[in-house]
Amino acid sequence: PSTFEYKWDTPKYKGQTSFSTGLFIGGQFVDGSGGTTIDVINPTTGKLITTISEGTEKDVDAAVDAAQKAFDTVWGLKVGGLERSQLLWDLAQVMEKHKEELAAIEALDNGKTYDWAYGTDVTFAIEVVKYFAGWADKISGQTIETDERKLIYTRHEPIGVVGQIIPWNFPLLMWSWKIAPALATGNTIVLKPSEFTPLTAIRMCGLIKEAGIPDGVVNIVTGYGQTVGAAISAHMKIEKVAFTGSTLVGRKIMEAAAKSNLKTVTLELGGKSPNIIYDDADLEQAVNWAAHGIFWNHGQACCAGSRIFVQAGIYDKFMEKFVAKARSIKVGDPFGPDTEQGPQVSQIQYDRIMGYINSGKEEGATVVTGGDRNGSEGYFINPTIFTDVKPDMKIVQEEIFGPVGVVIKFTDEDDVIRQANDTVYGLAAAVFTQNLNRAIETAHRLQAGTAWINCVNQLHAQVPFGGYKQSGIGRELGEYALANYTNVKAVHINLQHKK
Ligand code: TXE
Repeated sequence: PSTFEYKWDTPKYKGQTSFSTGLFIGGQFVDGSGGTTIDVINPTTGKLITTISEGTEKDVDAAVDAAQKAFDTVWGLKVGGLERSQLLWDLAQVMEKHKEELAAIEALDNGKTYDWAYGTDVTFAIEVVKYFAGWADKISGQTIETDERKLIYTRHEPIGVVGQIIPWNFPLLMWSWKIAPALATGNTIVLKPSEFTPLTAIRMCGLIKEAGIPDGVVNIVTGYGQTVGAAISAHMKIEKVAFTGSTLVGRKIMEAAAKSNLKTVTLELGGKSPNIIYDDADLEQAVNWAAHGIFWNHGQACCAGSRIFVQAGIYDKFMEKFVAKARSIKVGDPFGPDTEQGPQVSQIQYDRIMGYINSGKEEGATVVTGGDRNGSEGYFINPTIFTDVKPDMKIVQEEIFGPVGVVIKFTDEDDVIRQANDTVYGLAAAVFTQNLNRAIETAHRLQAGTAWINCVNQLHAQVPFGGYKQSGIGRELGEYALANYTNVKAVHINLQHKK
């Protein structure tokens, strides 16, 4: 496979990288079996960054075989938890050493600002690896009392080869959410990064080697969803698949799992998260958090607070400040000295978001700010706020996944909770008020896997994250994530029970 070399000389980062752009199977970089490549585009310019190998179904088979071999010989039940823990910890250390380089690759490939890539994506990814390193030697079952003639205990065994398919909005972070708990529990992996943002996952292959994780434990097959992703989800030798992405594809993965070998499925899908701001909220804080809620990562966050409900008494003051805040966001080059928002990830996403903006305008909503392209090259969209929306408008119901928020005025508490829950999604929700009773009551009544009080988009390695309703199945992060990657075996030992 060819080598990708790149040098940065920017206000934010000066440095370079160099790595093979092949698939990573059994610890080796190889070309895809079809001999074809995928163009990786820079969203800041719309121009080519590099090409990478395109994987095929055959490559997935080879990766599964390599993963199975590693599971049987150098991983799985062959190594103790302490050793896996040490290797994960070593991996975190290697990532620390390459932190700036990883952030720069992420900013280049995804378009998020270098500062965010460094401070959030890479920093949090390292925390996740460290957190699960801590779990690796603490995976234990229970002894269960039945009667004195028996000893019964459970073991939490690794599943074996697991498949993982990740999206482009937080490429390295999603890599860590998937890889770390799977390795901690003793599984081996075949992972497909998004075809739009494959570079950090590929770069990590070299770092996995550097950390001393045995060959074949982590295999990366870059490629398209319809081919490589579909092959992973339908594979007869993969007993578990974890996916983050669109609800549409989540359905396909479940269907493929059902039709193949009934592999277990965890899904982290879309959202249309409500953010409820009551009259008695701290105005300044509510504005700042609401802006972070919808404009963070250019709105490309599954938990983005995209429906902002503001109570009538505070509405005018909120809008004045919120609009000013949106207008103040500096959109530009991810490596620029004071950039706060970079481009959307791809032409496809840019077109999709502009399509939603146009549909909002056509359906009669008011664009208070933004609603248009920023600059003339790359995929930049100005932070956009809609008002005068109706509950059945597409921009109110569907996930836009861009810097586009809708603001809805409300008066009654019961009514706003009903509206907030009036969505097929249930990933996250937020409430702003200084009344603790109201805050907790509202948080409990919202149908969402995460409820934030006086904050939004807060995530921690220790805290489970996942969705109600069509936002997904299962929980990632925290102790809850371990269950996704283990089979429970009950062992019955007969002591004195004679037949
Ligand atoms: O996602 P896809 P897309 C939402 C968001 C966005 C929309 C579309 O609303 O606007 O999805 O984005 C792989 N079998 N989210 O089309 O296609 C694909 O290659 C197996 C929310 O880019 O779901 C990539 O690796 N895999 C979300 C991954 O699925 C398939 C993050 C995600 O891409 C496949 C991203 C198939 N048939 C988008 N087809 C979140 N929850 O954070 C595609 N893929």
